[in-house]
Amino acid sequence: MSCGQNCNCNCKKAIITGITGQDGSHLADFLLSRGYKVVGITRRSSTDNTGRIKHLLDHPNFKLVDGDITDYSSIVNVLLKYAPRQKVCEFYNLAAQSHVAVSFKQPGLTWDVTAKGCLNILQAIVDLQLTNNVKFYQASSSEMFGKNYDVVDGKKVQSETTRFLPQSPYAIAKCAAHEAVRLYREAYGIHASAGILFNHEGPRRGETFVTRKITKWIGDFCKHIVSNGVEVPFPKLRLGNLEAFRDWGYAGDYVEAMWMMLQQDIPDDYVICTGETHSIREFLDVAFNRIGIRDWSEYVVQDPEFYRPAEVDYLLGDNTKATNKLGWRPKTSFEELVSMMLQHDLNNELQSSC
Ligand code: NAP
Ligand code: G4F
Repeated sequence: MSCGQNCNCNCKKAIITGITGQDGSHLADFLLSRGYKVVGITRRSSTDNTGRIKHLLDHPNFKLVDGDITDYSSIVNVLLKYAPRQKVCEFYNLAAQSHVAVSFKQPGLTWDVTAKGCLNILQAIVDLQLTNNVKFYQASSSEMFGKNYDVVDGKKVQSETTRFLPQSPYAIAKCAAHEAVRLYREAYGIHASAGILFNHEGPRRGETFVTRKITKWIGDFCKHIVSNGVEVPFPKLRLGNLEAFRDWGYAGDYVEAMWMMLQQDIPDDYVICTGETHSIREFLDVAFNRIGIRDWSEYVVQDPEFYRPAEVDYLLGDNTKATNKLGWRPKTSFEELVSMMLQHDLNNELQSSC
């Protein structure tokens, strides 16, 4: 893909940070299927971190370039080389230290990546005088609502107008980045939008997030039983707080909403969610039920190691604005999401025998 800054071709172009992550990989799939040329920014790693985008590495319209969003000059270099001056390019900032529990242990790093990294990109757009050329998307988060919610028709919900009350260093960093997007939109006229996305999952979800931790454990457990039989003990599934509620959707549905935001004439912020909430216990019920286990209590241990210093107890989004203005709707139900993740983690021939 030789599509540098002076390219005159008619292709649509997107630059994605966080390309090796869950959302980056889905967004790249989506944009390539729509004919975009996609430049993905990866940070240096001593081991291969391209597992989620292996299928794209030889795609003629896909290119990986080195960069780290904590390093301002590397962002400048990518923009200088790949953001065309003659036309508009889309820039999706999906990079983050995205694990809430980790953010309590590494708050400074989380700030540098998740807050300052976003500021670096916005400032580079201004410094390079690309404010009219770049449409910017920021991956904001429902974690920003923290403990807060509004009561609408007797129901506790979070929407674009709900006040933020962050409960972790991660959420504080996301709030800072979110405010930076608003400020740079108003001060410099950048077409900058933030998607306030509620939890979204799928087979590409990192294995330390609770949904994938559960489906991965079930997959490993079933393989163990098939290979060793029930007599040989298997380590239990160690989890933290099971009482929290999350509004869980499918990542593949959510990346479409990111793209839709950048196709609007006027930049804005949107809540993206399913409008349904379930506890971790309910996730366990559905997942274990799929392998014929009704009472999972003997397989799961609640371990203080996985509790957080502060918790977000309840998230339930209101996606009215996104459905009305973007025409976006979630396509995957909670049950379908759990099944899809289990299907991936149990390989097909095991499903019948477990
Ligand atoms: P993820 O799987 O954890 O991916 C994070 C990505 O950021 C990875 O590609 C990672 O690279 C990259 N990254 C980390 N530090 C970086 C740095 N200093 N410079 C450049 N890249 C860096 O996260 P995700 O689930 O795809 O989420 C995407 C974005 O949406 C994140 O900003 C997250 O905070 C936000 N978000 C996610 C959800 C959700 O439920 N998934 C909900 C709301 C908001 P490596 O592969 O090298 O680690
Ligand atoms: O899967 P989680 O780690 O996701 P969390 O904290 O909601 O954050 C995710 O969603 C956010 C959007 O709201 C994103 F911004 C963020 O980047 C990330 O993608 O935890 C979900 C719930 C929590 O209440 C947690 O305490 O599950 C609980 N939980 C219980 N046991 C556990 C575990 N979480 C993890 N990761 N591991 C456990 O063993």
